[in-house]
Amino acid sequence: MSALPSGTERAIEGLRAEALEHGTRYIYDRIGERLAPWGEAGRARCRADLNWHLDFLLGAVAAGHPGPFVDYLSWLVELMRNYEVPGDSVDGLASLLQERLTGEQWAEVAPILAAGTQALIRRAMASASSAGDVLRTPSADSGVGHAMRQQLVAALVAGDSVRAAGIVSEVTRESGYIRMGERLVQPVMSAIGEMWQRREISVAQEHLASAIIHQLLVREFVSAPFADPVPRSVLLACVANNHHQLGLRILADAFELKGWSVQFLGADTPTADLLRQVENTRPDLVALSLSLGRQIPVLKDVVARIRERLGPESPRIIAGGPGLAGLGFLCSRLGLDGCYPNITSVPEIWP
Ligand code: B12
Repeated sequence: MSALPSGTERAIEGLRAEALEHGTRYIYDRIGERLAPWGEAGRARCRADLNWHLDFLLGAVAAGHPGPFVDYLSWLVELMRNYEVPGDSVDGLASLLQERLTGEQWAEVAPILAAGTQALIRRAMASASSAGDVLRTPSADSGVGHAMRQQLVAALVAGDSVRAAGIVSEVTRESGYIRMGERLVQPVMSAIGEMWQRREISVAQEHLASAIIHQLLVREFVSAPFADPVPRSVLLACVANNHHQLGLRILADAFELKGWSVQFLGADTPTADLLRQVENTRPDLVALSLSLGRQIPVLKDVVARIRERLGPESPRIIAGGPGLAGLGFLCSRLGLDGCYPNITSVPEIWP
C-alpha cells in the first residue's frame, strides 16, 4: 500500500481554495437572505464548514467508502438544526468537483457525494436523538445499569466530583477497572457529547466532565490489581489532530494492568515523531486512535509508512475510537491488522 495520497485526493486538495469560494457563493445565491442575520461572520463560518466537508470527503476517498462522509453529514445536520442554522447541501461542492475533476476521479467521488446527499435528506426528516438513547446502546449494556449511567451523567453535568467518584468506585468494585471504563465511562461521555451537541450543556460543562472523569480514572487505576509483567510491549497514540485521548488512556491502562510494557503518547501525535518512536523502540503492538472520520487519511498514511519502513519486522497495528465507529469493515483497506470498537474486543486484552 502506498503512503502517498491518491491522485483523486491530491486533485481535491488542489481545488480546496476554489471549492470554498465556489461553495460559499453557491449557498449564498440560494439562501443568502436567511443567512443575512450572521453578516460577514456567516460567510466565514460557511467557508469553515465547507473546509470540514472537504476533510471528511477526503476521509471517505481514502477509505474507499462513503461511511466517514455520511456519518459526518448526519452529525452536522443535527448540530445545525440545534443551532438554528438553515439547511445544508453538498450541491455546490459537487458542481465544482464534477466540472474540474477528470472523469475517472469524478467516478470515485460522485457516489460518496450522492450518499452524503441521501444522508442529509434522511436525517433532516428524522427526529432528533436523545442522550437517553446513547445510554441504552447495546454495546454499553450488561454489567452496568442504565440508572447508574444516568446518575453519573447528572453528577458530571453538575460538576459534582464527590458524587461522581462514589459511582465510579462502586462500578469499579463490582465490574473491575476495564469494564468500568468501557461500560460506564464510554456511554456516559457519549451522552455528555450528545448533550453538548444539543446545546443542553456548555463547552465548560463538557470540559469539566472530561476533567473529573480523567482524575477518577487515575484514582481507580492506581488501586487496581496489576498482573505480573509479561515480555510484551505496546505503543499507543492518537493520530495527528485527534485531541480525544481519554479512550486510548483507558486502553493503555488495560495493557498495563495485564503486565505489558506501555508507551502512551497521548493526543495529537505528529506522524513523523510517531514513526520515529516506533522505529526506535520496536513495540510488539501499535494501537492508534482517531476521533473523527477526517483523520482517516492520516491513519492510512501512518500505517503505510510503518510498513514501508519496517517491512516484515512491522509490529501488529490496530486502531479504534469514535472516528472508526461502525466502520470496522474498512480495517484491511486501511492496512490495519485489527479494528476494534472497544477494549474488551482487543484479543490481546480479552483473549
Ligand atoms: C471529551 C470530548 C472532547 C474533548 C477531549 C478531551 C480529552 N482529553 O480526551 C475535547 C474538548 C478536546 C474535544 C474536542 C472536539 N470534539 Co469532542 N468529544 C468529547 C466527548 C464528549 C467524549 C470523548 C470521550 O472521552 N469519550 C470516552 C471514551 C472512553 O470513549 P471513546 O473515546 O469512544 O473510547 C472508547 C472506544 O472508542 C475505544 N477506543 C478509543 N480509541 C481506541 C483505540 C484502539 C486501538 C482501540 C482498540 C479502541 C479504542 O475504547 C474506549 C473505551 O471503550 C465525545 C463524545 C463521544 N461520543 O465520544 C465528543 C465528540 C467525539 N467530539 C466531537 C467534536 C465535534 C469535537 C470538536 C470538533 C469540537 C470543536 N468544535 O472543536 C473537537 C475536535 C478536536 C480534535 N481535533 O480532535 C464530536 C464528533 C462528532 C462527529 N461525528 O464527527 C463528538 C462525538 C461529540 C458530539 N456528539 O458531537 N472533544
